[in-house]
Amino acid sequence: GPLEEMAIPLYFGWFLLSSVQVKVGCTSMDFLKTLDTLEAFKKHTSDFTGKEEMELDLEQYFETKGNLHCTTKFCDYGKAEGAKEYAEKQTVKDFYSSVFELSLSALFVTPRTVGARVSLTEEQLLLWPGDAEKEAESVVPAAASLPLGSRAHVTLGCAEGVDPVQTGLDLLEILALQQEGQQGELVEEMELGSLTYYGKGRWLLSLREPICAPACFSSYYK
Ligand code: ACK
Repeated sequence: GPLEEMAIPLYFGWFLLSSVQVKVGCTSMDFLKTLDTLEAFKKHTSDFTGKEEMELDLEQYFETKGNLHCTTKFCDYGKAEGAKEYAEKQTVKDFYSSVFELSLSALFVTPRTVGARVSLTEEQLLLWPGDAEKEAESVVPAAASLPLGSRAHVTLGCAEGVDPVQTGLDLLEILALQQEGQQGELVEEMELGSLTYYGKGRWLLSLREPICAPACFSSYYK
């Protein structure tokens, strides 16, 4: 009945504890601040602005997000496919409100989004929907052949008018390029890690030391 449907949230996910939200937010800001000063980045600002060699302030370009989280299942209050099945899974019930340690292994920037890649453990993958990557197939054709959990991310910011669902799609696109054997162009060894350019404004920073982010598995209702 309708009451039962109301119990299904907008989405399930891991919600970063507030102490680490600050740390991740600062790391992201530092990265954006450094990235837009690099000569290699300046060469490609037209990917972002449509104009050659224009100054670009990435911190202003992106609207940063609060409530940092890694979505497991977008349920849309029960309207999304598989939402009810997910909400009723025993593992979802068992782990609800447990704290996990997420590993943020890379940061990425595109003209649409900035995000952190989350590398899930075997245990964390128990909460990952089996079709999360396949669902993106219409946008990123190679997505279905990527390993389970490839889409796992934390959205850190979106360009004006961009929906946060785009962040996971941008990540899948970069991982699909890697899987096809595109090495990208190693641009620079930064303090945080190595920076690679994949064309069309897609930048990936593999963190030298992944950020360990304690996060509570829970759900969000607006
Ligand atoms: O940044 P995100 O992972 O991208 O967190 C938000 C959250 O749900 C609330 O909007 C994500 N989201 C929105 N629509 C979808 C979708 N169709 N599939 C997967 N995740 C989605 C969004």
